[in-house]
Amino acid sequence: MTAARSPEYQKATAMALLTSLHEQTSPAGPAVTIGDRTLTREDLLAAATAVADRVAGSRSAALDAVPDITTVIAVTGCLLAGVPVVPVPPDSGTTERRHILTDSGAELWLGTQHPDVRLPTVPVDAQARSATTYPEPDPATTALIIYTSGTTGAPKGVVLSRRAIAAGLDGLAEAWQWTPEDVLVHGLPLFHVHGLVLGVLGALRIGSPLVHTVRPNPARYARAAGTLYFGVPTVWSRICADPDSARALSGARLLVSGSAPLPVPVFESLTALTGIRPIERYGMTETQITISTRADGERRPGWVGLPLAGVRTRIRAESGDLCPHDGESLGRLEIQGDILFDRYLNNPEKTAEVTTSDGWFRTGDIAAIDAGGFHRIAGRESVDMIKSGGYRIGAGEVEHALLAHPLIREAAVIGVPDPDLGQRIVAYIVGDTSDEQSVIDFAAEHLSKHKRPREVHRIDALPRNAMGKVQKKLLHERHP
Ligand code: MCA
Ligand code: AMP
Repeated sequence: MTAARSPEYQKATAMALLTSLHEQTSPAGPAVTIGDRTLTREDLLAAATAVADRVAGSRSAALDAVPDITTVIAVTGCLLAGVPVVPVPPDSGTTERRHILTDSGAELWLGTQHPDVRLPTVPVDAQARSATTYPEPDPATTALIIYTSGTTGAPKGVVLSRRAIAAGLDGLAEAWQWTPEDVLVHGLPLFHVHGLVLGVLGALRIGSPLVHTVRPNPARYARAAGTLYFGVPTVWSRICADPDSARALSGARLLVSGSAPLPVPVFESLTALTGIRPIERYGMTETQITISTRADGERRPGWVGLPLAGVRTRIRAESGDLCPHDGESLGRLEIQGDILFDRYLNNPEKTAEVTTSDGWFRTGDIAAIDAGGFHRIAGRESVDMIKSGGYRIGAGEVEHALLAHPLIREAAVIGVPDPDLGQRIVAYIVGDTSDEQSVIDFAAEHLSKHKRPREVHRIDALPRNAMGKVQKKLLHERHP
């Protein structure tokens, strides 16, 4: 999907992907702390190299992306050896895990033996040390295959190259003036771009120590004493609901929100409590972060800022014409740049669907751009793409899981506004069960827990149009 190489790309790929580990300018300095375990730069490199020795030459390796130091060691080890990593959500249910492992073709499982995984398991030992040196892999090599939901069907594997990741992180470093002097703090999951690429690989490329709080809990953020904090809007809203923890962040340099729209009242409350206007940035698994407000620029509530270096954006009307940059006209947002993914794994049709004839990526988001180039994300084109707690959840995947329930004949899933999660998943079912909790638990068992419906309503029939298509608009209207 990548087009002509920009100067930013040339610069980004001239260095090793995990620059700070290779340079080892302060080998005894902390590289990563997760919970109560810290690894210095030299220990992380040596432990990760021991993993590299075990995985080198494999097609790809999957791992249980638990928020633990061993996940960082395993990911780093694979990247040193040039082996693509497939992070698996630790709470993924049977159906989801099986799909990810089969579709990705992973040859190895890293970490602790898992009862549902039949791949050879490579244990990851934080005490292991190796001094083997590996040449920096070709920048075109796949770094990560991250599974993410579409509107329909099972999650798709997003193939991200090393060069795309390097370019994306360098764009962020420039926009946020992110340097080794920063201490990065977050507690986000390690199986998405936000927590893993920005939150771990970013720290290892730039050389700022990472403090991962295991869960993104307000009190833990407050105790971590960082300079740069990452969170999804749900995290920031929970922090605002705990004013003592919020005030403890007032010494930070930047508070960054992304993965879902930051409600304006949360922006304002965070500013009032901390004295810091949050940075908002926008991205997708397929594009990484493409647009952000800047450390040295305007931070406007409800707006996500300017394209990062090396990123181009455009908004197009239904007709295909470009929309004016007047801050009001809404169009379909398309992106081009070095940060784009290569393809959906094993899925050329879906890759083609999201690619324009001139090589731009169709985000599926609706946006406006003002005369100064500032972007506002107005929403998604499809109601079937739900964002809950910053997680992207396809209605079709949840509906499919519900239909496997022996007492459910039909299911339709919608996202309704929720003050904590942004959107909450609501399922309407037709069938012979009215036990809401058992339906919720059934979904949680087959999919990741965050994909479970929070509410289930049994109805006699789903509203359908003459073609038999479920009319979700009517479900939204009837939702209490
Ligand atoms: C309750 N629980 C259940 C059930 N009921 N578990 C199973 N079955 C049930 N029926 C449990 C949960 O397991 C959990 O338990 C507890 O209830 C609370 O869960 P929940 O309400 O779902 O949420 P939460 O744990 O409070 O999490 C909110 C959160 C989370 C922390 C904001 O949503 C989160 O981490 N979001 C981040 C998403 C993210 O990083 N997205 C990035 C993708 P227990 O506590 O015991 O586990 S976007 C991206 O990468 C792009 C590029 C971008 O732009 O950034
Ligand atoms: P994911 O691939 O999980 O990152 O989901 C990407 C989607 O999250 C985007 O297509 C947007 O709909 C949404 N998103 C991410 N960041 C923002 C933001 N700052 N404001 C509004 N929506 C966002």
